[in-house]
Amino acid sequence: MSINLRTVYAFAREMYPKLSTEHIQYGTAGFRGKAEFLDSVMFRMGVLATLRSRFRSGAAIGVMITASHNPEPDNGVKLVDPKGEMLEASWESIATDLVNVSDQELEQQVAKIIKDNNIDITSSSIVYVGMDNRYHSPRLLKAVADGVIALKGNVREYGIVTTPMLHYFVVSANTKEAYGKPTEEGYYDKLITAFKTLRNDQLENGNYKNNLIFDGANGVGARKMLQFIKRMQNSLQVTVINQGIGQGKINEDCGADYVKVQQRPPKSMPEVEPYTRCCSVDGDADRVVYFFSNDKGEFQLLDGDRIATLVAGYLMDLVKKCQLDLRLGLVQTAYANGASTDYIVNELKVPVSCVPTGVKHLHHKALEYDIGVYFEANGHGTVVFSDHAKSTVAEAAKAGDKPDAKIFLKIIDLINETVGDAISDMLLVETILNHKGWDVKDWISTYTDLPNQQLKIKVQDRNVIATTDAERVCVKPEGLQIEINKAVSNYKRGRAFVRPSGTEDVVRVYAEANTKEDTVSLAHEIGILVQRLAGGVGPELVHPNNAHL
Ligand code: NG1
Ligand code: ZN
Repeated sequence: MSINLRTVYAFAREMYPKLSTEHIQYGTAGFRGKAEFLDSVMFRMGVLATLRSRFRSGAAIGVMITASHNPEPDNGVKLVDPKGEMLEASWESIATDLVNVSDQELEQQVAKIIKDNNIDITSSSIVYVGMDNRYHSPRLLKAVADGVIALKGNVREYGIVTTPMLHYFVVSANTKEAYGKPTEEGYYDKLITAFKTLRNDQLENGNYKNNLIFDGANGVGARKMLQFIKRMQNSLQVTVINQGIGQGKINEDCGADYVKVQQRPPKSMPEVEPYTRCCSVDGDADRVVYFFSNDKGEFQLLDGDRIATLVAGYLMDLVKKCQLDLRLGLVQTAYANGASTDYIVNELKVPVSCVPTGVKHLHHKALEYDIGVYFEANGHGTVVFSDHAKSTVAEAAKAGDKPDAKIFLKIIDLINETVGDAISDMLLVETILNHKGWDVKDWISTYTDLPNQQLKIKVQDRNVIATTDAERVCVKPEGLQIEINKAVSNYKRGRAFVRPSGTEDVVRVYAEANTKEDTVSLAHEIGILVQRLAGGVGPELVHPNNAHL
């Protein structure tokens, strides 16, 4: 096979010219922005994924086209490494350089990547591509595919899939042992088989009822949930709202981000009985949160922290019941509610660590344990098991005298370890609630969340803020942290921090305190401090959730 790098330039110039000179960075969630500026980014990511596949000896590399929980006009792209994990950090800067060079410099930049990484450009490669259901995604998918073709690579298009499905396809294609088939059916089959076995024909138990309202955010998750329903028969009775077929924009007034940040149900929520279990996923179905209304009609949220504590508590019980010597740990970010951290430390007695925002940081830390449970408060997370943990559980299950070990083994099967997977996480929560005989009232009574509020502050340059200690301490601009400490010290159970967003051009403020009034007041004080000391523009503090604490 002979490859002429001129082709890359020719394609770029003719079909995918770079329209913007604004510098963009491979961030927490890959590249994201307005869809009309992303064609050249996508083409170049097709090129990069092919190079990465050749660099990794022909292993499948994934490219997911989605802007997750962002509004409909946005799109984005994330790369998936051979084991289903996010792109290795050192290649993030290679990606950033590649998308920022001009069309004229592109050929030379590609040659540089090949040389620097000693890539055999004639070796085999395969790139798996998936997309969400935004109307511009098919156009961007073609751009990725053309990037692969420009380097004479192979591409396999999966069409509309959730982000975690694409991670699953990549890992199952690259894993020799039987993880599952790298097809949509293979994915359904793996999760549904585990779920049904764990149900064991016991559809209801104690306070647990077998029905759920599922808010699909008008995104991919809704479509895939409908496929699950067809295949699950009645193991779980699910009503899907915000299906996004024909009406409703992705993430608009619905979905996990809306429900978590606004602290209210989706706008289109039908009338349901108090305490009906409901969940919301985001546009690409890698996040999930639960919610319900109590008998006073008040909205109650069960977010990522709740899922993390439920899952960690349950797995801890399994470890104890099976008498296994496995280290379990939980990973959170600074956004985790203080009450959840207290509960983990004092009640569950599970070691907990705090890392910077972004699942890659959580995932990385979770790998240090035999069983690492990690969730962001927004509902993005999963559980990772070490090889040692898997073989220990498998042996115990084989021994036959521990029925709980068999359950444990199926639980591992039900979890998509590569990345947060809203549907797999939801099936896990349903399994645990069923086994415990719990309804949402039982679940929420484990601890009481501290009232909390987030604010967004527009500043001239969000990078004037720098943080340390997992983003909990602000080191720049000078003096800001001292002022934050002063403000916080006036509030009972007060806690607050500020950090630049990695996905939006804003500074985020987080505050929590003992009462709603104190929380609002603390958040406001910190917001004003940021405006004053970090170059805020405009008089407005944006309260994403000011109406409902
Ligand atoms: P930024 O914009 O860096 O706060 C947001 C979420 C993250 C993560 C990323 C990627 C919050 C406070 N932040 O990051 O948790 O999900 O988007 O999508 O929810
Ligand atoms: Zn998402």
